[in-house]
Amino acid sequence: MKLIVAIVQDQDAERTIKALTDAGYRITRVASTGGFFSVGNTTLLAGVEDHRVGAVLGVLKETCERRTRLIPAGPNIVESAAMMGAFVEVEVGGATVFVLSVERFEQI
Ligand code: 2BA
Repeated sequence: MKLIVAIVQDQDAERTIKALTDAGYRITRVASTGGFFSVGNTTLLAGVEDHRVGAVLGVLKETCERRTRLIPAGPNIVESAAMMGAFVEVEVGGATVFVLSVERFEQI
């Protein structure tokens, strides 16, 4: 068994969860915040049989878009936003995915 941890953009969360639950996967949704932008994102947890990992990744590829965001240029985001007014384009997503081996799974 594997535990898939997928960090997705909030805009993609609803349709990703719907697509996965419609396909029969069990999902836990956790509200999370990116360390770099300090804006909300969504972390999805899915425990799946090993042979289903590829199918889950396929759903994520279909439902999670790659987007560009403008962020303040410079080493300190907060200061440079207010003071410099210079922005750079950064690509975010589709999804950041970790696939972990599960040593033991129980529902009690
Ligand atoms: P954030 O940390 O808010 O990062 C948002 C986007 O900023 C990233 O998009 C990436 O394009 C850029 N970025 C992040 N750290 C950077 C850095 N040190 N230098 C330059 N650019 C940087 P994604 O890569 O698509 O990541 C989206 C979100 O996924 C991240 O939000 C974070 O919450 C999570 N994430 C990404 N990689 C991770 C990792 N290795 N471990 C844990 N969480 C991760």
